[in-house]
Amino acid sequence: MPGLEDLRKAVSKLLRRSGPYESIINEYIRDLQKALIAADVNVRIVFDLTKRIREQALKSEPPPGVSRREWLVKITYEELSKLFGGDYEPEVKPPYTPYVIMMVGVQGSGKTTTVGKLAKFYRDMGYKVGVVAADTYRPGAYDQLRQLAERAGAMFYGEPGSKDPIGIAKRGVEELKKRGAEVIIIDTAGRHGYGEEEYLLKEMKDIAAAVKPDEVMLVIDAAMGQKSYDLAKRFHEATPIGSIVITKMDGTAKGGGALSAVAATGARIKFIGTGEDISEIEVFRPKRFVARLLGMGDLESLLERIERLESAKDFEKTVAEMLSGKITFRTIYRQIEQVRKLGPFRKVLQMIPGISSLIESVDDAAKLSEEKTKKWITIINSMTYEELDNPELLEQRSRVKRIAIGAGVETSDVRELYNYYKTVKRMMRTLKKRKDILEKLVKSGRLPG
Ligand SMILES: Nc1nc2c(ncn2[C@@H]2O[C@H](COP(=O)(O)OP(=O)(O)O)[C@@H](O)[C@H]2O)c(=O)[nH]1
Ligand SMILES: [Mg+2]
Repeated sequence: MPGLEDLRKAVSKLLRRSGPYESIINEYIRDLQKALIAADVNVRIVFDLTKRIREQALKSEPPPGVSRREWLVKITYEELSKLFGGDYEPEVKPPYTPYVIMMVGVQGSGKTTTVGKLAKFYRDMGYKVGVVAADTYRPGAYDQLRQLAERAGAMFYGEPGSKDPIGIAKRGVEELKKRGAEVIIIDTAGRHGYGEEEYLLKEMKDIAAAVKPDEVMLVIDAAMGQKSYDLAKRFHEATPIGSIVITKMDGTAKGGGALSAVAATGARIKFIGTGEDISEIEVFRPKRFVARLLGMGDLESLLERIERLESAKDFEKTVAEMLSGKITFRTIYRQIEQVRKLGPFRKVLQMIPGISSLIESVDDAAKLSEEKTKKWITIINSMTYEELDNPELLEQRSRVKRIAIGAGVETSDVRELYNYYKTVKRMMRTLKKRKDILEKLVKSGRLPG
């Protein structure tokens, strides 16, 4: 995407740079600022954002095995994701059917094209789709949509020559419902030019009041850049059932401005249009979008590596706790969750310095399948605080039975978990003994440290 492409360049330049860390950061921040401002992101937002990136880069330490420059990329990824909407994952599956979507937006923003794209999108998902041509102003609108519907494999409703958009919309929805459409999309006319939000929103309200759509979708041309803030804000306030599509992300350098401005209003961007073809639409997921902007492949493996290293650090803490203190179901819970992320317990233990040399002859405490860990987590969630802190209470059959019923599993499952606890405990005791002996030997000088 033009404009935002420079972000990737800034990152790859960063990774090739050498010299003092501070000057590397400074140059990198300047590149980021240039790229974002060129993409029409609001200048103040850009400065706030880069200030936060710089502070974190100077303040926080990467986990061992990750370079400071890589760490800087990860911070950038997190911050840019926030700029474009954060963890938000749009729900595109209709919550029920038939489901009626009404398209609104100024003339030329890409409404009709988007209706065609969405019709195909939902067809590909397996829905029966119908579209309604309720733009009675623009000559040719009827034919344009009819052709798109045909290409998408969607049903079509229109009344050529009619001047009654509200009537068409109402009759169209009714008719298409009768014909079995599960997703119905209404194309509307919109208004000329920007700065007519007032009229646009009023018209939208009139049609919406008559048709009662399940969702109203506002189409915004990416070329509107940061100016889309006002429109998105008003729309967001006026339309609780609203979502937003940003079109023509492929054709302008201002896409970054449009996305960030809309995200700043709290409105939800559901789709982006990335070309003229009927298939060129994608669900907008901020994190994935940013990952791709920054150079997906590399970034993904970097993020995975960082996550692994960070969970390994957590795991080290858990093991240290297990070696020095009491093992309860709370520790087991944490350990199960971590092992789930990191792999077999024994293998992970081998990653921990100081433990790896002790581990050779220790049994692998049960191989945990995904299914089993899920079950065990449910079981642990059905325990009382008392049981969590004192696992030996599970010697009592009545407790095992009660927990099994609460978790919806067999008593044998609960006993299996209890046995796992005992195995881990035994294993930790053996490890601790060996560790103590080793440390004594080292202290007495009989072994090198
Ligand atoms: N490059 C590009 N062009 C688009 C996109 N979406 C729509 N267009 C073009 O924008 C123009 C106006 O689109 P149209 O759907 O007729 O807008 P409407 O007046 O809001 O219905 C047409 O030439 C479309 O091909 C997009 O995502 N990328
Ligand atoms: Mg149109």
